[in-house]
Amino acid sequence: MIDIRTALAAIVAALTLSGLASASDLAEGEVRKVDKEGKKLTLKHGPLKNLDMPGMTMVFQVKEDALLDKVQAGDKVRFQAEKIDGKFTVIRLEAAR
Ligand SMILES: [Cu+2]
Repeated sequence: MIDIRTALAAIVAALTLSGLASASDLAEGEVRKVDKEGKKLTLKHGPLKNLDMPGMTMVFQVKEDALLDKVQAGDKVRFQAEKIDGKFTVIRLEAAR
């Protein structure tokens, strides 16, 4: 029998681990082109472990249009991409410090 405290502790541990995992998933990149009409972003990126992809320059879709308002060509960024409906899509994007 699992008591409620054990269950809650397991949930908290799982959330903590997933938070750490997503933070470390951020890849390095540099913005080459922002296409607001096409809702696309061209990034020169380093290796993307989660997508098993080496560094390259390529075009990404963006999950939310607002991500395109945060950056411009030449910006160094940190980002997370996933394959969504068969398309490489940026789901998180932040300026690199
Ligand atoms: Cu790539």
